[in-house]
Amino acid sequence: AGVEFGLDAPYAVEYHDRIASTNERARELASDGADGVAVVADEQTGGRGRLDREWVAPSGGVWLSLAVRPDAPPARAPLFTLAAAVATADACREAGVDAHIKWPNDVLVGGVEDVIKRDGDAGPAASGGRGGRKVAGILTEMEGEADRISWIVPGIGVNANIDAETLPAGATSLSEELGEPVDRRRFAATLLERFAALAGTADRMDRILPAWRERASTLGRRVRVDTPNGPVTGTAVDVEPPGALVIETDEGTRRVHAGDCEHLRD
Ligand code: BTX
Repeated sequence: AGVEFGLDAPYAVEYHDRIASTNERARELASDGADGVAVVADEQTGGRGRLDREWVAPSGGVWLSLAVRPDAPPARAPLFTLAAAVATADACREAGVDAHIKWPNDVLVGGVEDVIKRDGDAGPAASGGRGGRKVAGILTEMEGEADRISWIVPGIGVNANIDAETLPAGATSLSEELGEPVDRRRFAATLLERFAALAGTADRMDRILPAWRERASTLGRRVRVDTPNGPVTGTAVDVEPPGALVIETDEGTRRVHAGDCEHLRD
């Protein structure tokens, strides 16, 4: 299938014209023991965001999920999401779109969103004047034992060659930004190479946070993160291993974990 998609990548590639969700398929493969397979689709009929939200995924996107079984403790799982965001932002930049990362896992173009809602959804607020336009999102799923990740599936959705009118408010696509379609094979190959370079082996993983910091629009800005213990407002100053956002507030330094943002509902 990798040959069909014509991808020269550091992973085996399974390509689908249409599938319910590449994450679902990659989870199946990973729990059956696959390590190092990228599932890529042109169209998803049941694309998912976090918290069971819908991910709109018409034909023309790069809908991609990796099935990997890294030799790493579960505490390192958030680093895979950060690496996926870096790889995605870099592939966008190589395609000519100046993308940046909004903590924890949105890839945006233009503007800077400064309110991170409790569920981590940039949502319609991102369509306002100051808000960035969401070009990609990441959903990481994993299964782990106490000391080791069994499998992890970073799922990356990039609005590549899609008419922005078919996307939700606040979203954009690479073709919309560029005024012409991108080469999706090349885009996916760049993304996978970057991901492998950062997260392919355990000894490389200490490069992820510095790379993430360089591409993050969240740092240095006023933010409000809604957490289960109420909102935390202040200036985002850093990200700490494996992925906590450090915020200077009037009451001192606070650390907010991506999980606080991702796994809770209002
Ligand atoms: P999220 O929960 O952060 O974002 C979902 C929210 O983003 C939705 O509630 C909606 O507001 C908005 N949205 C929906 N579709 C799009 C879109 N195409 N572009 C921009 N904004 C949108 C982010 O979840 C994680 C998304 C991962 C998607 C990939 S695609 C490959 C893999 N397979 C799969 O089913 N999911 C992942």
